[in-house]
Amino acid sequence: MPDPIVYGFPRSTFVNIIRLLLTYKGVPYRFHDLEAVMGKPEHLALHPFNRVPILEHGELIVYETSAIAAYVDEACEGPRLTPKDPGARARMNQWISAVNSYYYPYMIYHVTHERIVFPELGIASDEKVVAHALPKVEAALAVAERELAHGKNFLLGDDISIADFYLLPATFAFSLTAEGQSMYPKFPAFCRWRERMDNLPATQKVRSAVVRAPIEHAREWANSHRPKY
Ligand SMILES: N[C@@H](CCC(=O)N[C@@H](CS)C(=O)NCC(=O)O)C(=O)O
Repeated sequence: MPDPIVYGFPRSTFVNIIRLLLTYKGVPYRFHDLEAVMGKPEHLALHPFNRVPILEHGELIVYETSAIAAYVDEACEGPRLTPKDPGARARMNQWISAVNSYYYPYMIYHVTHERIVFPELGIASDEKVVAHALPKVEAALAVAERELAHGKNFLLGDDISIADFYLLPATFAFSLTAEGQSMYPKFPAFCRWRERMDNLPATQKVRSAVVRAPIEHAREWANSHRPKY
């Protein structure tokens, strides 16, 4: 079987979940940068909903991060990141869904895009979008704080799982905003978890491989993705 190929653009939160999982498991893979063809036929042939990541592994081409993550964990060598116990697995899947619904949209679409991605492209921030998102981000961080309190090392307890890698990229991008920097110290157990995750060799390897150039195709997001308040 050839090495898997991860398709995406370098700074994508969801792409980096998959790169982290593969790297942590020690699976060699190739990254294929789609930035120049995002939304064009070459990209849409891989992902009909115009998103990333996409994984190619031999004959298999699969999109949607949770499906890719489960496949990588099941089909590839390396430490298992899915608990065997059904209850723990339910909690891991709860985290995956929570990141998709309650963390990523506000931390990334609303705050990080307005504070970092758009200004890098010369597009002014929409303060209403940021103001609407911040209480939602704070509420989500309070949930993570409660889960991680009482000396828990990882979201499910003693063992690292896909849940931790799901939460990491969105919380990293938010940490680059002034709002993230002022909010994070209110959540000490969450900060200890971030430090633990940041110190993993896999995290450092993926971060140093990600080129942080402006996301050119994001100009369109100001029309297509921006909430209206
Ligand atoms: N439901 C998708 C969401 C993926 C997603 O939203 N990816 C973002 C990047 S982090 C994307 O493709 N954005 C491209 C665009 O909207 O142009 C998944 O779980 O994979």
